[in-house]
Amino acid sequence: MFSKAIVRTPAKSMVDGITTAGLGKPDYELALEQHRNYIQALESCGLAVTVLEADERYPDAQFVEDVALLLPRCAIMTRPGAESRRGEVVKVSALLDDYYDKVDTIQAPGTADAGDIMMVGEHCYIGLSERTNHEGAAQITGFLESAGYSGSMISISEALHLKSSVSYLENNRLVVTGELCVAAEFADFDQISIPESEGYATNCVWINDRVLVAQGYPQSIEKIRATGLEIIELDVSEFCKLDGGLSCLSLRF
Ligand code: CIR
Repeated sequence: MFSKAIVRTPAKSMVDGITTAGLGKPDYELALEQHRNYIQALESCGLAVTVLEADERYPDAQFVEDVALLLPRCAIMTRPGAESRRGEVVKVSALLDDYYDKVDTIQAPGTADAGDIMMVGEHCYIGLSERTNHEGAAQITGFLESAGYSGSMISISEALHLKSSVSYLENNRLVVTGELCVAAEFADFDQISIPESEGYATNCVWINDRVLVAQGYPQSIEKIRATGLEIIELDVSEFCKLDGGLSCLSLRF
């Protein structure tokens, strides 16, 4: 169960965030509204939400998930793969002293975005992607093992991050799309497979037996609803334009 979340208000500069989506620039006011709704949804799941202020220097800082991995027994600050995002860690790191005795940090030449890390029980799957390199993943595995967790690496090539293509909904349930539907690592899960036409909906978020799902993906929503979990649909169209999904918008711990 989670009790807390950290989010970061988008800066006006978000319109210049990194993107490959080809969906045009986000509408800033609409993004702020969607972000407020997202915070409300986290609160409705019982989380106490800390909202970090916007910082115009960082157009992608609302995707706060990427800068840290927060587990019950360890906290790791990442070293984001995109250089323009490296400074985002400072504000989040400062906050973590309130919650953790010790915070580990990935060192160069390691890089990692925590959007590439999916926790399943006491194990973390770490995607090797354009953002997370082998050195970064190896450092994460070391930190995890020191805290009594385990980690394993999985190469991805189709999506930005591992969790763009797979989400864990507890009780062995895995929402999965594309190349990861046939990944040997995930063969023993109860798979909820998402058609590639709705691939964006794969990034959904389990919070205390509710699931945040992106609005506008009817087949996916039906399949996820069939788990019996309560669904909260959220419109995140403006973040989709920057390749960001629902999980990226918060750190939950
Ligand atoms: C980026 O390219 O870094 C941002 N525009 C999107 C990050 C999305 N984060 C995530 O999937 N965890």
